[in-house]
Amino acid sequence: MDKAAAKPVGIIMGSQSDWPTMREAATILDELGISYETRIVSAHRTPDRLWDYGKTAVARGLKVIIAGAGGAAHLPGMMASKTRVPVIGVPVQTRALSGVDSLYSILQMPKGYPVATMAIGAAGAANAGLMAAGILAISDPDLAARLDAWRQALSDSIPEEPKDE
Ligand code: RP5
Repeated sequence: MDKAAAKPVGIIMGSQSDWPTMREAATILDELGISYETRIVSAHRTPDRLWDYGKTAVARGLKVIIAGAGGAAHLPGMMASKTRVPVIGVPVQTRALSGVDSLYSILQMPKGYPVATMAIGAAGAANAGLMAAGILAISDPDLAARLDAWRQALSDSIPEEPKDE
C-alpha cells in the first residue's frame, strides 16, 4: 500500500446517530486541509469490524484515530487496546444521562492503554479534530502554519468588550 497517499486520520463512531457530533471533527479537518476517512465501527454491534480496523490501522498509514461513542462507550478504549495509533475519544451526549455515561466509559482507561478524552459533545469533537491536527503538525511544517493561522483567527474573532444582543 502507498502510505504516502494514505489518509492520516480515521474518524470512527459507534453509530450513524453519532455523526452529527463527529461531523464537527471532520469540519475542523476540512478547514485545515487534512484528509480523513469516516467509518461506523461499533464495539458491540460490529466487534469484528472494530478488530479489523485496529489490526490494520498502522499498515494502512493511519496516524491518529478519533473515536466517538455514546452510552456504554467502549469503542475508543477497545480501539486503543488493539492499535498503538493514538486514539482521541469523544464522549457523545446521550439523552438518558447527558453524556456523563459516555465520558466515564471513555475516560478511566487502565494503565497501559491511553485514550486522550475530550469534552462531551460537539465541542469535544471539534477539539478532537484540533488535537489530531496538533499531533500531525509536529512533523508537518505546512500544517503547523495552517494550524497557527487557524488559532490566531479564532483569537482575533473574540471582541474585547461585550455588547447588548
Ligand atoms: C453507541 O450507542 C453509539 O455510539 C451511540 O452513541 C449510542 C446509540 O446508538 P444508536 O442506538 O443511536 O444506534 O453504541
